[in-house]
Amino acid sequence: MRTSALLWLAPAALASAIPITEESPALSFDKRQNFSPSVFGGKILQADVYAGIAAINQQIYQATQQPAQFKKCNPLNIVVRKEWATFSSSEKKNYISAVQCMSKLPPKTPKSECPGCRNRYDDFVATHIKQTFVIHNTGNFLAWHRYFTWAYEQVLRDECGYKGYQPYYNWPRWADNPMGSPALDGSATSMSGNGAPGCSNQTFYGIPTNEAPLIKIPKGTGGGCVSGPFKDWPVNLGPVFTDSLCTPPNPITDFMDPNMGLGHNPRCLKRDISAWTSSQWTNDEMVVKLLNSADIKTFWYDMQGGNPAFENNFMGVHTAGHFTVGGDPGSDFFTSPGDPWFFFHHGQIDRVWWTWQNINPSSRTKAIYGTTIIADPTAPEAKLTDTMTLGHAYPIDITIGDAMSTMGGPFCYTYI
Ligand SMILES: [Cu+2]
Repeated sequence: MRTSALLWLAPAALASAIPITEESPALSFDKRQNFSPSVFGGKILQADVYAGIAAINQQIYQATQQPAQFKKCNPLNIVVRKEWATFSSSEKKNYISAVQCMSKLPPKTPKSECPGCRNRYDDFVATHIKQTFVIHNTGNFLAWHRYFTWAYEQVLRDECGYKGYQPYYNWPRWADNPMGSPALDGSATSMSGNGAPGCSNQTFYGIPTNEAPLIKIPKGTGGGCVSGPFKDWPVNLGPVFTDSLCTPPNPITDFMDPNMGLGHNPRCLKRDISAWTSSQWTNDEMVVKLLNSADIKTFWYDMQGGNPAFENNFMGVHTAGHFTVGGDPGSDFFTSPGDPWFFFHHGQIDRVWWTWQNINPSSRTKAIYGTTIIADPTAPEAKLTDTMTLGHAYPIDITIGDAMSTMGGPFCYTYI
């Protein structure tokens, strides 16, 4: 009964959680420019009901159990991350301009640490490439990507004048038709859509690899360069571990070289959008199953393809979200942040983790599972006191513990 009562309270409570500040007037529902609930087609997703409950639970938990922190971060000053479909046209254009601004600012990573870095956006791609083995299938996976996405949001705001917050892409909303979503429809207010027909020598993308596939994603109708707002987007780094057969190799391929994958390899942004992938593994049923995970170990495995990964025709939302766009660098385990789509997908990864945590915040906010090195169960367990660094992308180090709550550490945000 408590749950259903909270559910009915959710809209009112969420509305009061939306701050009305001079800095971000668009966050107020009553001042929205062109928002209509009809953008969602009237479909209510079970996973979104869980998220609504989580939003309420988190505020109650923080207010009653974390009073010192609640003084610093509460409904009066918390910022709200929204789905791209709920952005007004001008909000979308402002976001797109800010992302493009990052590709025009100089890099902060020295040439000696990234010979191929040409712009500020590349700093983020280089950081992800350098740390791939210690931030995936590890205990810091969720916390590190939460911090990475937040840092990107800060740089959009601090260095490119963006006034809003990082959007997310609600996979199950568009699982049957990702190219019909406002984020991927290829319009002037999208993140560009599918690639042009191309890469015709490729018949499938193999999960986990082309050489030893457990799941074969059939090639879609794209594979070539995108048009639309990101038609001139520079992809400079990688590939390292791509499923695309149509990408020239990086000048630095030696895994013993600390700059492996970081040589200059300029090319266009390519995609091969796959409804075949999104419809099977990012639908509402799959997300709800993930959210019903009883403990962090179950959640962690389910999100990343099960245990063992990708057996029994199961991809998991993390890999399936990446292969919803696929292509180059989207299909590359190391270089995937080179497609600005990455942060829409990881916004949603973070939202689903936040939902799971706040279904039961007292026992789940600090729940952690996994070791410190990819695919190495003998490596030390990750600890809340472990430090996370973002290299030259963002100058401040935090601990995993700092990143466990979206209302703790450096963070103060929620999702709607
Ligand atoms: Cu990653």
